[in-house]
Amino acid sequence: MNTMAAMAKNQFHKSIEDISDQELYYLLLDLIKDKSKGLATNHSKKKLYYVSAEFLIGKLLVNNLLNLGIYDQVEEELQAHGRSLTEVEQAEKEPSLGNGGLGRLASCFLDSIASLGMNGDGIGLNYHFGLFRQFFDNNQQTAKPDDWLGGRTWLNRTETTFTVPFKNGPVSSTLYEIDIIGFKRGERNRLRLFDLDTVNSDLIQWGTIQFDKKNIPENLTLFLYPDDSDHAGRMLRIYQQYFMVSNAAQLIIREALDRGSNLHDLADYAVIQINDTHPSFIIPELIRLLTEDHDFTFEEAVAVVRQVVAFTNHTILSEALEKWPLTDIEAVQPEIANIICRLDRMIKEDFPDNHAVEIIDGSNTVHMASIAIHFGFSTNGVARLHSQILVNSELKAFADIYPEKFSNKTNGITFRRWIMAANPRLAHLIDQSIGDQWHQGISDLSGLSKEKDNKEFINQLAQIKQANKERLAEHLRVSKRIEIKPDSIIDVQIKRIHEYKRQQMLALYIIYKYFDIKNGNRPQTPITILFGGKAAPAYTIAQDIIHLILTLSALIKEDPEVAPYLQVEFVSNYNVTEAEYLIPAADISEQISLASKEASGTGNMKFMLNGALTICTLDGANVEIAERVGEDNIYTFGKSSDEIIDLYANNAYNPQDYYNRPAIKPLVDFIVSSDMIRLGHESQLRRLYEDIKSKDYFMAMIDLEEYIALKDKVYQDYEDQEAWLDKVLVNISEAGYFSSDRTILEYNEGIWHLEVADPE
Ligand code: 26Q
Repeated sequence: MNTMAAMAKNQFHKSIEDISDQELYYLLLDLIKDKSKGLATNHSKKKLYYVSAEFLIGKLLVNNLLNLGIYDQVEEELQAHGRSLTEVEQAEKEPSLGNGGLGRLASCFLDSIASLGMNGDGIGLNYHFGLFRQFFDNNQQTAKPDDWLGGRTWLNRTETTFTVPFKNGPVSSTLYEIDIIGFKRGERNRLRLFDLDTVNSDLIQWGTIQFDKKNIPENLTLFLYPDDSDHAGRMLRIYQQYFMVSNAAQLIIREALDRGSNLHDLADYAVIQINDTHPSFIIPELIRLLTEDHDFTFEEAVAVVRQVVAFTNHTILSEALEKWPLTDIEAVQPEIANIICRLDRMIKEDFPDNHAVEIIDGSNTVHMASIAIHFGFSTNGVARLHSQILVNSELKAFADIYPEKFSNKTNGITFRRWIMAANPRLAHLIDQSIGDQWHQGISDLSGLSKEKDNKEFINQLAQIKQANKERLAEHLRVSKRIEIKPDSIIDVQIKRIHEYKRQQMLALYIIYKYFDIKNGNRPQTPITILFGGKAAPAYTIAQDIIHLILTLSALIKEDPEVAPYLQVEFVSNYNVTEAEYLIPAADISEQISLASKEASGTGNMKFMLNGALTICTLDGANVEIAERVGEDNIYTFGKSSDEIIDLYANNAYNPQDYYNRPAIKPLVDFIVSSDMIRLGHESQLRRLYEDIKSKDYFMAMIDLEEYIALKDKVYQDYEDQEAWLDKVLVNISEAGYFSSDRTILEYNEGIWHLEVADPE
């Protein structure tokens, strides 16, 4: 490692003691990139391509050091010079090339694929600006561009370029790559991100996320999910998707040919997993390339595609099921539109009058999921309940035709990032108890249950939680100017802001608790409720929910009767880095979506692994968490998904019935009380109030009374620390199932059939 001192001298003419954190970060970046270049790449015949519009990568420095197996060595070396990785890490900007769960899942999967020694790359877009940076101003969210490319990054520019034929003329692409280092196996895969050299950030109206949406060569990869509230924005998304998949398909074909495929046998060389429907134009694009450039007949091309594409569904919210007007697709790429029409005719011939499975509907709108299900060989959901709902209701018409295509692959999270990097103290404690087998592969943590009566172990568990709370408090103080009490109960809801996730229900609980404390019922241990999450700028109700929470937070702060016992904070700009501080410090994990709406959730798994107890509805993967830990070790409440699905089917939820209940009305009315209006914006508070009272489409009130009663019990239970820590231990011991290594092994077993290298 003497090289580090030499590199410092060489690059910065200074010693390690004297260079800045930024310089030290650049030095480590070079060092790791260099080491990574020397790693082997996987050459097995069949290769997976995980195509995704999002990769929510997070910082890579610590993860790469861990996976290279040189973290301790580098940290020691730095310490010898009075430096530390914790500080250096601050200089890294996180690539936020994703919105939420789906993008973070893709990144966990890449880590697991590489760490299991499978041949598989990610393919996506190199957005110049990731998900917007969130600020709060006047109790409102404001969005600013996230310039993650300023400075040096993990990207490597390659010589690879393709031509993408848009109707308005061809553009040429450039491929960038980020190495994905497998955990301690001397191998790497890659995340391949396509871009254009002509993108121009001067198009952005200074300081905003607005830009000229029509100048495609200059804006194509400028932003992740550009605002699609107008037609130009929606067109741009189609341009982005086609650009992504055309490059992906050309790359996949080229690599298969290089490895000896004649393309008729493409399925022996490639399997393409598409992350939701956003990459589903890859189906017509492969058909186009095979027929135009490789002498395939249409039927031959369809047959090949049907063997190589597999689809994962991540949502059952009907508004998130992607559909595009055929005319818009035509305007971007007429040949693709033509192929889609031809595929549509095939389906209409095979399944006459089955409108539920048609690709193009009566209004000439293309249903992306239909393309993916008919012309892929596999469709999977992301948690058992979600997959059941797909088969039994949302996608029933398809499952009836192709029962063999449908399966479940319950999501997982990479333990390398979500405990080894984010909570090293806990990782070490686990190592001391059960060894380090769990770092990779089937992560069995169940051996920890032997520590149940080990006072010393349990005590250390408690101390680690306390240390993580202090670390969070320090982080919030320095980076967000928020002061929290490190010895309070830390209760956390962090995720995208969406009505179905019901942040507004937790807000109504806070109003209840505010009244309760004013009535003299003071909590024994102070409570800190932390929110984090971004709202789509065009999603009005989500903006209003943020406003409600920020206003409540301000109101409680200025009330001396309540503030000593209850604190509410909205942590701005929630991202992977913030999650790494928040999750290890949490006592309580809020997973309170309206049953049937959250496909899986993956935050729920991260909290469990880090020793928080879950309060949840029986939705998504919560069901499987509850099943594993047993009812004594989790707090479940609320209507079942079957009941909710019935209510929607019969249009039988009437918000007034709930609003008029004596326990609920005062809470909802408080949103527009004079106290709130004094601190907030009346029109906005009123808009949310009216919505909850008269629409409440995601039924925030239906489970509210049960939620209130249960939350008070959770806080009460916390006071018996011995019993609480028993439950914490059960949660950690049962978390092994939720390793993304397990998930990836299941994808491989059931869908991909790649060669798996022997474990190291
Ligand atoms: C919709 C229409 C047009 C264009 C884009 C979209 C769009 C974009 C993003 C639809 C959905 C998304 C993101 C979905 C997502 O993040 N889903 C989450 O996926 C996680 C991983 O499987 C699950 O754990 C979460 O439950 C699910 O919400």
